[in-house]
Amino acid sequence: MKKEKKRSRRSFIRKSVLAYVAGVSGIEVVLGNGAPPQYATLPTDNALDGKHQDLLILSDKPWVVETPAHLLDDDVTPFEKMFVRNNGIVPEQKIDENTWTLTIGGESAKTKKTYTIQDLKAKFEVYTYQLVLECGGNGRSGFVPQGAGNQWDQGGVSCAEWTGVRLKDVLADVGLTDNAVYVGYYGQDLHPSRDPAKAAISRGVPIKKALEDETLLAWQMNGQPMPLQHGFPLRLVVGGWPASVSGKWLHTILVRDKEHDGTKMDGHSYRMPRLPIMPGQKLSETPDNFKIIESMPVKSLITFPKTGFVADTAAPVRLRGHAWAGDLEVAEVHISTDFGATWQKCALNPPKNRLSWQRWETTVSFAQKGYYEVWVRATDQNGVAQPMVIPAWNPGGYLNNSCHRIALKIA
Ligand SMILES: Nc1nc2c(c(=O)[nH]1)N[C@H]1C(S)=C(S)[C@@H](COP(=O)(O)O)O[C@H]1N2
Ligand SMILES: [Mo]
Repeated sequence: MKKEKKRSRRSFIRKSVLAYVAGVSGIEVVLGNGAPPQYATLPTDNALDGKHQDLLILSDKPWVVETPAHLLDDDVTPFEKMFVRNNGIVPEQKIDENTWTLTIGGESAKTKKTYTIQDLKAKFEVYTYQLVLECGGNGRSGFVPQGAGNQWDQGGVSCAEWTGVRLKDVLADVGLTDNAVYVGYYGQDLHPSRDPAKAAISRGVPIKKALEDETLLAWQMNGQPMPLQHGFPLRLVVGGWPASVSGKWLHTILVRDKEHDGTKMDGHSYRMPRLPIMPGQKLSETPDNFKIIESMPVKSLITFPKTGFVADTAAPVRLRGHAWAGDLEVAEVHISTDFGATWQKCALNPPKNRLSWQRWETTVSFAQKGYYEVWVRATDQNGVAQPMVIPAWNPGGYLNNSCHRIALKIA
């Protein structure tokens, strides 16, 4: 771990020098720092098979890769451009989806039931939703001092189409007792230590979120069988909340009579201080001090053009991207070409379904030559907008939803 840190530090310094040189020549300035190191070794657990070569590697133990903003331009994120966030080792034995089972039990389940994927398909109605999955730590690299964990830029987000049955329909078939408050998931991946007694991660959501229409037990992504890296053969998919609640390689769900207490539900994991704290401030990691992150905050990306774009004064520049707001809808998107002094409203599409991201686009004319930054800022249906600078510091480095920026040059 120590060694890894050193390596990325050195790479950071090298990148900063590159950023300076690039700055002089007018390209790749905004994203010039904090770029992750690239690794020479290849995964032994197939974590990156079939992935786009320009994804940025944040960690190799376990594998974590993010998507540069310009590769998130598709309406529906394709497999090869989807970020991967593993907390452990991708299941190594060959998985047979015909014999795979999901067991639902727990203190607050009336019975314990086991389903094959075939059972789920036969017994319950099948739905498809396009859902935003964003890592709770997306944007972490913006915090000073650095939050512990993968140093995400802003590409730990995807919006694929997931097909499966509603968790609420299956929970109704099992039956819930009145004291059901939470569900917790268990997946087949190994803890990095390979200790079978430990879970790599086991998180969950309050029963209210579990019972939403869009919360799926999915076996398909983008109309294809679920890729191994994203949870084959069965995955819990919960849009709008930290993607860590969307359990991959799903084999068990427990209905709990208390907040789920699985791996990474404690300490400051996926939690924010209940009261704002000073950057770097130490705070004992008790539930009195920290609360679990639920809906993700409003956010947006510029997915076209790519930072470093060069245009001329004659043609207006077309800009586009996506915006999303956790459990809420996005109401407005604005862009600024003068560092936030003035803002221009963009065209914004409605979401395809609840919890999907929304396409925005606009055109900007630049009368003068020179170097510009374009900032994008989304506002949710409650009138809450993205901050222009890094928001509240927290020990886990979560929820940095500050405005995305690109650099461009009018030559
Ligand atoms: N079983 C299991 N589920 C998991 C994880 C994991 O490591 N194991 N990682 C979680 C986290 S932290 C994130 S951000 C998302 C990443 O989903 P993706 O790799 O399909 O993009 O999966 C979540 N589900
Ligand atoms: Mo995550």
